[in-house]
This record gives sequence, C-alpha cells and structure tokens, in this order.
Amino acid sequence: MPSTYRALLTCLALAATAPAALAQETTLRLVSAFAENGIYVVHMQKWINQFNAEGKGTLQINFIGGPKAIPAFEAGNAVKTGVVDMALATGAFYTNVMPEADFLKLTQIPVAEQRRNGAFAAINELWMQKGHMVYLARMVENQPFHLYLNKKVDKPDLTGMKVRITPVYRDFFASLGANNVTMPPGEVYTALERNVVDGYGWPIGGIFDLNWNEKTKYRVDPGFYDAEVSIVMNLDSYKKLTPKQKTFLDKQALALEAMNGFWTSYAKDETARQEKAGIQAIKFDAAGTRAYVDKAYDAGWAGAMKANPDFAKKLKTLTSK
Ligand code: 173
Repeated sequence: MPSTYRALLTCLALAATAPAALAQETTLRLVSAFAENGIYVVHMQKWINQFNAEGKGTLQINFIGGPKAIPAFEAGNAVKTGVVDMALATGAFYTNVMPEADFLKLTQIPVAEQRRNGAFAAINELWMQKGHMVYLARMVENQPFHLYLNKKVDKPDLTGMKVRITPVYRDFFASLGANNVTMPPGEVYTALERNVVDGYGWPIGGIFDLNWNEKTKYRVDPGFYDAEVSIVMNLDSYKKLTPKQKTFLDKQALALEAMNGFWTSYAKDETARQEKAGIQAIKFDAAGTRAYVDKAYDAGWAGAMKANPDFAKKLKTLTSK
C-alpha cells in the first residue's frame, strides 16, 4: 500500500472513532447588559479580540450586542435559560434570577484574593445552583458608586427627591429618604431631561458614555461599594466544553481580571473629566463622610441578610476589609 494512502486511511479511521479529539472549535454567543458604546463593552472588546486570536481552532466568542438585543434586566435570565451562552452583566440586573447577585457590590477585597480565600468558589457554588450559570470573571474593580444630583444638598438627606435606582442603591437611598424609581441605564437620559428624576446612582466612570453629563449638576462624594461587572456563562454551555476548551477559557478569565488595573486610572480620569464638565462635588465633613459610607454598607448588608442570611454572612466574612 502506498504510504500516502495508508496515512489517509489512518486519518479517516481516527476521524471516525474520535471526532472530539480532533480540532474542535466552538463559538460562544455573548450579550452585554450594558450599552455597546460604553466603557464596559469597549474594555471587553479588547479582551474578546485577544481571546479570539488565541482561541482559533479551540474557542471563539461572538458578541451579539447590547441591551437592544436583550434588555438589560433580562440578560441574566437569558444566560440561565441558555438563550445565550454568556453575558457581560452586573448582579443588580439579574436579581430576578437570584437576589444574591446584587450582594457582590459589597465586596471589599480584590477578586484575585476572593479566588484565593474561597469566596470565588462560594459564589460559583451558589450561582450554579440558583442561576444555572458559572461566574467566570469579575471584569470591573475599583469603581465606587456615587449619587449624582441636580438639586444641591448640604447633608445626606434625600427627602422629597426622586432618584433613579437599580437594586444596587435601593436600600441605601431609601434610608436617606429618597423616592426610588427603578430603571435601566437606557432610560436615564430621558428621565433626567424630563425631570422625572432629580438624580441617579452610577459608578464614578461612564456618565459621559450616555451623555448624562449634559443633565448632571452635582456628584456627592465619597463613593460607596464597588461596581461589580462580570462575565457569566450558562452552566450547560460550560459543561459541554472539552477539557482543552475549559482550560483555555479559565486562562482567558484570569487574563481578563489581570486587565483590571485599568479601572483605577480610569476613575481618576473620569473624576477630572467631570470637574472640567462643570459637575460640582458635594462633600460632607469628616464625620458626615464616615456616617454616609457606614450607612451605605449597613443598609446594603441589612438587605442582603434579609434575602439570604447564610450566604450574606459567608460573603461578608470572606470579603470585608
Ligand atoms: O445601572 C446601575 O446603576 C447599576 O446598577 C450598575 C452596576 C454596575 C455598574 C454600573 C451600573
């Protein structure tokens, strides 16, 4: 038998008996709960480009789009049910899947440390059980939330004010006397324009992405909590991967978190940009500042303890400073 012919037969035999062992490329469909032109998607795109370059023949990500494809508050459910394989989302947007998702804003230690001390594993255990999803990587760190206002205050009292919220801010702003109005980011500009709300919660970075700077007069300092924006993945989609694909994905998840240093400088840049845009910082005295932040955490943890005391206690112990 000519050797080339024999080689071809061997090849065919291999292909018939062990198709999974041959080069297998899977494409994962990903949606974002945040706008496509915003910083989170811009940052994630850098990662996806790298992912797809290194993952040729193994694993690819197909970015489907932002909240126009799947509404912000539906992204978590889409991952849970397998409508998409992955999402870039924040826990506050999928409390309809599991209320614990919003607890992650309260963590005070880096995600790298959460991976070392068991917090990350505890999160994954619960996310798999209740959300049918894998918590793959925390993409944003060091982005405290702030209260932005169009009415001046000299103390932390929001009585009589309507404030746009998501679950992130609900308990805290309610404790300050606000009338909370829940809405996804995509509706905030119009709400500000029409004076439907007197202010809103958002992290230190990103208000220029949706032009909210045009409708914002004040930012209350200091910030509180830490914005949690992460990649989550449908559990079945994860289980279907080959060992090689899983190894690649896990490596890429760590590579994404290794890019998180970006957020510290971004927070500084955005603070300066707000000042230049004429947004005034409202600051309290030292005691007022401490009381404000303490109240934020007290209200946040109280809400968490009500929703799931066991997980809240565990998370608080493992991730508080
Ligand atoms: O929409 C929000 O204000 C919100 O909950 C959030 C969470 C994480 C990052 C940015 C915004």
